[in-house]
Amino acid sequence: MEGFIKNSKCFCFFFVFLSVLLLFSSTMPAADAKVHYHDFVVQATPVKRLCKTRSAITVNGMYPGPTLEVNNGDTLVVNVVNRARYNVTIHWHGVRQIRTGWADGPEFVTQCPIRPGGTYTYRFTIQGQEGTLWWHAHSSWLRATVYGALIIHPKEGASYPFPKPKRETALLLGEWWNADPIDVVRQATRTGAAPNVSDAYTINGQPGDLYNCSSKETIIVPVDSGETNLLRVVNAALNQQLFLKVANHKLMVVGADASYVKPFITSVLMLGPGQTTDVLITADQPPARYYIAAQAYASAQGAPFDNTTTTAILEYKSAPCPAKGLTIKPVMPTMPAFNDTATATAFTTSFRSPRQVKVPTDIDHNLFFAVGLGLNNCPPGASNSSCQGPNGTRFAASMNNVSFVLPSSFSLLQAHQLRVPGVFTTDFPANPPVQFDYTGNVSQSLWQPVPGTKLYKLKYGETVQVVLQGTSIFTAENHPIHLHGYDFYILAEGFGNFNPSTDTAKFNLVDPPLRNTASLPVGGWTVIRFVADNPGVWLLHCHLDVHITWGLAMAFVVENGIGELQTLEEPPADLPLC
Ligand SMILES: *[C@@H]1O[C@H](CO)[C@@H](O)[C@H](O)[C@H]1NC(C)=O
Ligand SMILES: *[C@@H]1O[C@H](CO)[C@@H](O)[C@H](O)[C@H]1NC(C)=O
Ligand SMILES: *[C@@H]1O[C@H](CO)[C@@H](O)[C@H](O)[C@H]1NC(C)=O
Ligand SMILES: *[C@@H]1O[C@H](CO)[C@@H](O)[C@H](O)[C@H]1NC(C)=O
Ligand SMILES: *[C@@H]1O[C@H](CO)[C@@H](O)[C@H](O)[C@H]1NC(C)=O
Ligand SMILES: *[C@@H]1O[C@H](CO)[C@@H](O)[C@H](O)[C@H]1NC(C)=O
Ligand SMILES: *[C@@H]1O[C@H](CO)[C@@H](O)[C@H](O)[C@H]1NC(C)=O
Ligand SMILES: *[C@@H]1O[C@H](CO)[C@@H](O)[C@H](O)[C@H]1NC(C)=O
Ligand SMILES: *[C@@H]1O[C@H](CO)[C@@H](O)[C@H](O)[C@H]1NC(C)=O
Ligand SMILES: [Cu+2]
Repeated sequence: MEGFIKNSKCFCFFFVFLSVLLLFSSTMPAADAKVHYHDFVVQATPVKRLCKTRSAITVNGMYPGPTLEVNNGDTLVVNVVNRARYNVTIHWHGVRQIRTGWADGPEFVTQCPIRPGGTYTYRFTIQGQEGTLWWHAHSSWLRATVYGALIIHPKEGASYPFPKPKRETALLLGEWWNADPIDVVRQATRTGAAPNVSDAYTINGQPGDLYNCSSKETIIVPVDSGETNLLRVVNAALNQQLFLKVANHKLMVVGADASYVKPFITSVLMLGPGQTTDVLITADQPPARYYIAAQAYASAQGAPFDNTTTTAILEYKSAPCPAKGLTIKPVMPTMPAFNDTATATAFTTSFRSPRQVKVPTDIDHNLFFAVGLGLNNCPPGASNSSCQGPNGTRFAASMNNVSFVLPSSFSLLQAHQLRVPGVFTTDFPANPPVQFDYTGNVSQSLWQPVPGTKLYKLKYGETVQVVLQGTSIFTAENHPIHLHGYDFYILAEGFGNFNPSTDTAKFNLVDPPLRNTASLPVGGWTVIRFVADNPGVWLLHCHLDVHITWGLAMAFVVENGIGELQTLEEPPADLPLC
């Protein structure tokens, strides 16, 4: 008893000390942390690709948009001015946004859209994240052209946990439509059919040599023989997982989603939309020009996809100049087959944290989310033209049979903060309402999900495990699942139905990777864990925009904890209202 009292006094003292320390650190930023101010003008800009010019929505007339470079610990203040004819919001993909949920960006989740003519200033601080993230529009399909890199260097004076590369190059993989992407998604929403696939993939906005009218602008990445370059690869494509290779060169993976990883060597990367991968590449080959190539990893059987190939060129500066009139083609890598799931899996299962980490073990919420597509029968009285999905249906998607519907009168975060009733409910199911053979031949009686705006409530500091289980409703497919406001540990992944009595043995509780976007295998499962230590409303969704359009999303509402440091900040005065 005496011992207990002593301990508790000691604990009290420690707690006060800690609070003072935290107070001090929150009011007095480290002397070298900087504040970066930017203006983002969202506007229609003529852009010529694939022999045709069309109007594209850009930031500051740039496609891709401006690269933001900061140090870990810095603050960003980005004033967004909407001069386009569409609603827009900007999401800072992967930024933890601790206590600053109002700056996260998904429309109708953490804010109402910035309307044409409107403005909004996003303010947030990068806390404990280093590597490559990116920003993108989070409103309809505007992110097709509204995106850019967010590069986070170590704190001033700190260094990388690997030898400093001679150069650094961001490679943003994107997707280009000859049509306005907003028209493409509107057509799909009207007809219920799958949207048109893209006309090209791009690297830093350029399709590259293998497309018409594109060679002159192909991106060149210069290198000196022997030097090492850090490639910061981002999959900013709208709807497609991509393989990336560099002819004849090995890649050493050192980071992903702004966390370092235990380095490993590979010849091929696979990134789902939303994911980033930092790799070191050493110019150890004969001086020449080598293609950097990306093309689809298309996991769904029989579904149409863009099967073209985008390229940039890794060019040794000492490479012999081609004689006049003579063109020597760069060396092309052999790409994996479009449906090479074995290669995708070998890559995604190679990730480890650099060292042992503290994985949450006492789990407060053990969740199981069945994730996949659905087909809705044509509503009575609807015209055939609105039911052009398979067999006269409309495409849908869901988590635990709830097809997510965004509100329109308040953002979810506002409704939560102001306690506005009727905007959402907190009865998102912890388990599928019906258990079935998720990856088998699913009875068509299970194919129609129910629309809803259902959230799952978490108390501050609770520990969460989610088994993400893919379904084969209509078709099985790989889904890049992204959680806002958090990084999570990926404990394991596998194929078929998750089996709690045998698959828990596969959990990596020692050095699992920390990510913000998990690659849910086609016809398989992934298990993630996180601690709910960031109050707010946080979207969990498939990062294929076609799937989020169909409802493949849900949101967590995380309540405030005790004291200011565990409480969501007040909304900014200029927060757009609906
Ligand atoms: C989609 O593709 C179809 C068939 O090629 C075409 O008729 C239609 O105009 C396209 N839709 C858009 C929005 O470009
Ligand atoms: C390039 O243009 C030619 C001639 O117009 C056409 O036949 C071909 O399909 C085009 N190729 C691509 C990849 O668009
Ligand atoms: C891409 O698909 C088109 C038609 O869907 C086909 O004609 C073409 O051969 C395919 N190209 C490759 C490289 O697979
Ligand atoms: C992959 O595609 C090839 C043809 O392109 C086909 O023969 C093979 O069966 C496919 N594999 C899987 C697993 O779907
Ligand atoms: C609508 O589709 C049904 C079944 O495919 C067909 O019988 C009917 O004629 C169609 N109606 C119109 C107006 O096209
Ligand atoms: C479409 O309907 C046919 C005939 O009813 C059926 O055999 C087929 O499985 C259906 N396909 C889908 C995708 O629902
Ligand atoms: C799936 O089940 C349906 C209905 O039970 C059956 O008609 C169909 O042939 C099955 N498909 C496969 C691939 O086994
Ligand atoms: C989803 O809910 C609908 C409506 O209750 C039901 O018809 C369907 O079978 C359910 N599907 C699943 C996978 O739970
Ligand atoms: C734009 O946002 C407002 C709410 O702020 C909403 O009422 C309107 O429907 C949105 N427009 C479109 C085209 O989504
Ligand atoms: Cu998906």
